[in-house]
Amino acid sequence: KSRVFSGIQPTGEPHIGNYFGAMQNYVKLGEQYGKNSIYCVVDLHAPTNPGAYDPALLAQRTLDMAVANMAVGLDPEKVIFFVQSQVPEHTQLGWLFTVITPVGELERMTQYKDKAGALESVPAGLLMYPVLQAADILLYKADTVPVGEDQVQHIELTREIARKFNQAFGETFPEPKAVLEKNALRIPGVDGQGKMSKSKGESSVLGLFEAMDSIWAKLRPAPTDPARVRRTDPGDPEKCLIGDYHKLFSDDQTLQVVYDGCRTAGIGCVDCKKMLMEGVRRELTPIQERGERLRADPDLIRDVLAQGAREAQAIAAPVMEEVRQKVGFLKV
Ligand code: AQP
Repeated sequence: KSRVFSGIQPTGEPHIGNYFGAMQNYVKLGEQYGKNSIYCVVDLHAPTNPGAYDPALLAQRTLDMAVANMAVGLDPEKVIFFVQSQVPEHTQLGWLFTVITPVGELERMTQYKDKAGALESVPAGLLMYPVLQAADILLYKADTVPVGEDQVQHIELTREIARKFNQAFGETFPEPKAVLEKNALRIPGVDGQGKMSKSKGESSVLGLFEAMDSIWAKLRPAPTDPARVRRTDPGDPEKCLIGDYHKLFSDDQTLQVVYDGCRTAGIGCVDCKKMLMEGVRRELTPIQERGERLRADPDLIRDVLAQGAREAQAIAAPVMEEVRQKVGFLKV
């Protein structure tokens, strides 16, 4: 039977890129797959990103990321939801995968090149990130991985690692596929500087829990189609950040109005942004309210995650045992 796995890093406040690109799909697939869908706050990955990692904040950020997923509708009673470092089999399998993964393949990864390029000294863990990610997925023999487009290359590598392991040690792992949300492949940052990303900082992201006035303070000056120099110049909503965001937040009727209005110069950019703001408010307010209620009881979240870790380990331990036998470890 098919199984879903995905992880999200506790590297800071989740943003609407994480939400539309991945978290919404967790909820949707969770309803379909029940306990065969496994979601994880991947805290072991967080320290690979020195700029975004702070030991004093990691535990709180892990809790916050758990709250965020529950606030958007993930139900830990129906799915398996836990924290990666609480299931040690992830690192055990990750280590074994490092020995069958060529360094050259890892050096080709776009995310590695982007992140390493900005660092003076590159930690080996940053290079190994996709190997641990492959272990995260394959430890549960998952074949379906909901992610944003930026992760597709890593899932390809996971398939390759599964293939290599199967060839070397006998058929063990499936070759998983990425599941993408069509409308949210790669949500651009509100600063107009490429993909929205937590590590690019506040100016890039619209936070899932960000106050409405703060969101508006970023949307108001956000770049639009440069063809619209004056209010009377027509524009192309397909070349506009705000046009992209409308696809996420607005209903079909509003979308029609703002897309036609932009093309005919019937609507100005500020009015278009105000209409977007209505959609943002409608979508995010209930999530923010649920988040506030959940945050009030951190012990409950801890209990939920502890139970999730037990459920995850019940699947992971026998897989790891199978792997141990296949690679030839002594059994005592
Ligand atoms: N801009 C985006 N558009 C669509 N999907 C996105 N995702 C991230 N940004 C976008 C998807 O969110 C999931 C969780 O991401 P992550 O936190 O594990 O790592 P990430 O992809 O590295 O996210 P960030 O915000 O860019 O974090 P940093 O800056 O810390 O690396 C993934 O499925 C991702 O595809």
